[in-house]
Amino acid sequence: MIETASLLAVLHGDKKILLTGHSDPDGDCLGAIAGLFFLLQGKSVRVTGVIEGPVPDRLSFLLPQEINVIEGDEQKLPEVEADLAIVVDSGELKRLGRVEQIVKGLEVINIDHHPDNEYFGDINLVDENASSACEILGLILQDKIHLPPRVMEAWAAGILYDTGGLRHPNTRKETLALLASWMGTGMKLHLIQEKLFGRQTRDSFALFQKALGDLRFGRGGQIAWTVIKEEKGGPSPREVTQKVIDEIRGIAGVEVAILFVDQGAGTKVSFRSSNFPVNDIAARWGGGGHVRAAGANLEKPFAEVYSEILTAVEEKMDEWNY
Ligand SMILES: [Mn+2]
Repeated sequence: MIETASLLAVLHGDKKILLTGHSDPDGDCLGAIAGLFFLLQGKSVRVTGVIEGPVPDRLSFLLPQEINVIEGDEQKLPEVEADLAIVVDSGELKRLGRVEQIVKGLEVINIDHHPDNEYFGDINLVDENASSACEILGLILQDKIHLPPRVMEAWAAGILYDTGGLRHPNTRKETLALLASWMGTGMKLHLIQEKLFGRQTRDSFALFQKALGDLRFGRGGQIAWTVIKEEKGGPSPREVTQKVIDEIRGIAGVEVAILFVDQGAGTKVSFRSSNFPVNDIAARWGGGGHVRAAGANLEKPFAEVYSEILTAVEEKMDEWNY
């Protein structure tokens, strides 16, 4: 594989590297960046990282403190000296938010598992069958380069995050084989699992509780949806979104789970399904993602968009005779 060789050449070379991934990062994005950072740190290459936040408190343990997090539109972008950007977990450069401005003009390595990836890199390591960007990194590099324990731990965290603790259908034999081989070197998977999913603040739990309390059903129980209101100074909805949507998708009879995050002027919507494809529904509002897990960001208030989205899902299910 030419792409794999190119990535290795970059890791062993002396280019100045910028690590980044999508804004509002999740565990896969942060784990992939953290693992690459630990791998490159101390080598001859110069490495920096910039990402547009916010980073949820629950996931902040994943992020090396050297990585710059841009919060809010007012904050100035940091001066970055780099030849090349490694972009993880992002289907398109737009997903980087303001960091796109820094990446433009640099050579780009694109490492991703989204089926709608636009192959925007000079080198594209894209595998839509992989559970996560972290799994792609692990599979490519495990036999080619020494992985220190904290690199394996960071990538294992990303894998656990994107597979919902190895429960989602994107968990495949390669996923387990990779984790098994890392466990063979002494990695404690249950400790990473506990850090990722085991603890949450009471404020976050209250948000979770409210979201479940506000749950509504549609289409005879095949659609379940709820909304979380983002409050200034309150806990970040990102702390609980995955948990909420997994929980409601798991209700017997529910085929499509929808979670809205009411951000005031804008609305974020996430879709999860058991089988029904939801990525093209998300794409109608400029979003995308995986077949059974997708989302979009809308620049309209929740009250103006939610019924339109619910109707679109119902109509598509009707069309498919689901
Ligand atoms: Mn991912």
